[in-house]
Amino acid sequence: MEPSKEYLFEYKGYYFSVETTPEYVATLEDFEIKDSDIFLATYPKSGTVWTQNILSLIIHEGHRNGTENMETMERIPWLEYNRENKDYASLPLPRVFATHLPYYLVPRDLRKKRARVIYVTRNPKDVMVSYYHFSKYMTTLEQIPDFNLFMERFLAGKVLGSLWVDHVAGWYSHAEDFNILFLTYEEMKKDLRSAVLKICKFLGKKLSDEDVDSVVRQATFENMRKDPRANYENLPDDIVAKDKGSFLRKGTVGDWKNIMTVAQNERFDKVLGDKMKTLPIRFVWDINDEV
Ligand code: PPS
Repeated sequence: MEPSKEYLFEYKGYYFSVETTPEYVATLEDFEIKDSDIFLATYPKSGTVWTQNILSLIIHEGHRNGTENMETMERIPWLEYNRENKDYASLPLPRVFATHLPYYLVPRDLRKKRARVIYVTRNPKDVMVSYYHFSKYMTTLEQIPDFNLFMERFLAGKVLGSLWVDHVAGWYSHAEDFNILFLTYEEMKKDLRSAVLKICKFLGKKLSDEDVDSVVRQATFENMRKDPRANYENLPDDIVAKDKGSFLRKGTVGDWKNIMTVAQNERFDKVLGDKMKTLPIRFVWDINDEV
C-alpha cells in the first residue's frame, strides 16, 4: 500500500515527486514574492494546464496573437520543481507560477494577502480517472496498471498530492488568509467565456471583446490539443512516454462513469462522501448536471 520511495517522498505530511527534494521544498516558505505575482494552485489533474494556458492567453498579447512562442514550462514554472536552478527574477511581470502545494507549504508572504492565488478544483472521480491514465504517461510517476489498486492508493492519499480531500478542504478553509479566486473545472467546461471573464476581473485585466473571444477559442480542448505548447509536447522523453498518452487526454466531465464499476463508485462514496459534504463546493458529476 505504501508508495514506492523510488517515486515519492513525504515532507510535512505531503507526498512530493522525487523530481524535487525536501531541501528545495523547505526553501519555498521564504520564497520572495512580488505583489503582482499569480499562483495557480491545484490538486493534480484538476485543470492546471488548461488554466495555465488561459492565463498566458489573457496576460501575454504575443501568446494570444501567436507572435511569440514560449514553452509553458518556461512561461509558468512549477514552483516546487526548480530543475535548473532558474532565477525567476527575469520572468516578465506579472510572474505566474503553477503549484500542487497544499495551503500550508506555500510562500509565507502569500498569507499576508500579497499576490494572487487561483485555485481550481474538479470532481474527484474525474480527477482520479485522469490521474490513473496520466500515471501511464508520466514516467516519473509510479505506474499502477490495476485501476482498483490505483483507486485504493488515491483514497488513501498515497499518491503525489496526498489526499485529495485534504488538499481541497485545506485551501477552502484557509481562503480568508489569501487573495484567492476559486474556480471549478466543470464551470470552465460549461461556460468558458464566463470563467475567462472571472479571471480577467480577478487580475484587473481589461480585454476587448475580440480578445476575450480569442482567448476562449484558443483555450478549448480541441484547439489546445493541437497546440504543442499547450499540450506540453516538448517535454523530454525521460519524463513522458509519448506513445502512451498526452497531457490533454479527453477533457470531459463524467469520464469516471466509463471506468468505475458500481461497487467502486459505492466504495469511493463511502470513503469520501461524508468529507465531501463538508466542502463548500457543489460537485458536478455529469456534463448535463447544472453547475
Ligand atoms: S497536471 O498534470 O496535474 O498538471 O494535470 P492538469 O492539467 O491539472 O489536468 C489534466 C486534465 O485537464 C484536462 N484539460 C482540459 N479539459 C478541457 N479543456 C481543456 N482545454 C483542457 N486542457 C486540459 C486534460 O485533458 C486532463 O483531463 P483528462 O480527463 O485526463 O482528459
